[in-house]
Amino acid sequence: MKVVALAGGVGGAKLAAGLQDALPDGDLTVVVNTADDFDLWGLRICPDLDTVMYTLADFANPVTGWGVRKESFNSLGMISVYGEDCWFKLGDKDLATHILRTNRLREGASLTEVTAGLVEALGARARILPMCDEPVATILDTQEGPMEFQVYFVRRGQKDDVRGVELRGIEDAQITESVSVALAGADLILLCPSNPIVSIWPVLAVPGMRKALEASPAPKVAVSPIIGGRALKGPADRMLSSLGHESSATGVARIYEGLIDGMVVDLVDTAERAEIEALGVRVLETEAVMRDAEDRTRLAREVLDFGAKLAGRS
Ligand code: FO1
Repeated sequence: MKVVALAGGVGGAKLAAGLQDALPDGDLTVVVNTADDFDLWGLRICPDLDTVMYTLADFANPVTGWGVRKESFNSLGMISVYGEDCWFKLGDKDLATHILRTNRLREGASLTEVTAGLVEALGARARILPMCDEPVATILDTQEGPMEFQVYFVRRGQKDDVRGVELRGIEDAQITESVSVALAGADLILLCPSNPIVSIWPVLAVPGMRKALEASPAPKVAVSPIIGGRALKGPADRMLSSLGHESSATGVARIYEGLIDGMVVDLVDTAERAEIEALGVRVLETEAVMRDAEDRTRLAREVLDFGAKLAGRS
C-alpha cells in the first residue's frame, strides 16, 4: 500500500517511523513542513525535515525528539566564545547536515534533491520530500509584534499568545513534481499528529497541494495531535484556542473538514465521536499516545487498517 504522510516535526516523525516499520520498504513517502526553516550563521536549517530524516534513519536524539543522538556541542561552545547568542542548539554532528545542505543549495540543487541525497546517505527506508522547494517562513502575530517561528518556539519558549499566522513567501511556492507524483500514486494519505496550524496548514497551503489532494481518490485520514484537550508536545492546544478554534479532536476535525474522510482519536476522546462523525468524518478510537517504538508501529498498523477499510467503502 503506497502511503503519503504529511508531517511536521517530532509528533509527525514518530508516526512516520511506525509507518516505515509497518510498510514494505519504499511504500512510504513523507511530505514535510518547511515553513519553520530559517537561516542561522549563513546556514539553511530545516528543523522538521531533519527531525523526520533523523528519526526514520535512527539517528534521532530519543530524549528531545530533534537533533542527533550522542551529540556534542563543541562548535556551539566556540561560537559563544566569539560572543554570539547560542539560543538555537546546533550540535556538532547536526552542523554537518546544515553545512552540506547549504553548500549543495548554493551549488544550485533544489531542496528536494538535497534532501534525497541526505536521506539516502543516512539510510532511511522512506522517501522524504519537502513540501516545496521555495523558501516559506511562518511569521506569528504576537503581542510583541511579528515574530519568526523559531524565535517564538525556541528562543522565547512558546510563551507568546499567537493571534495570527502568516506564511511569508507561500504565494511564490508551488507543489513539486515529486510531491504531485507521490500524491497521484497514493493508496492512503495521512495527516500526521502534528500541529494543525503551523505544521500541517503550511503543507496544505502550498499552491497546487489542495488540488492534488482533492484529485486523489485515496482516503485521507488525520491522526489527532490533541488528546483530552491537550497537545502531547508543543503549543498546538494554546495556539488553537488563541486563534479561535476548539482545542479538541473535534476542533482539529473542523479545521480539516471537507478534506479528510477519517480521523483517529484517542480513547479518552470517545465522547467526541458523534460530533466528528456529524462532519462526515469516520472515527477510529484507539490508544493514540506513542510512548515507544512498539506504540508507533501498533498505531501505524491500526491507521493503515482503518485507511484500507475506508478505501473499501468508497
Ligand atoms: N528545539 C528546541 O526547543 N530547542 C533547540 O535548541 C532546538 C534546536 C534544534 C536544532 C536542529 C533542529 O533540526 C531542530 C531543533 N529544535 C530545537 C527543534 C525545532 O526547532 C522544533 O521542534 C520545530 O521547529 C517545531 O516543529
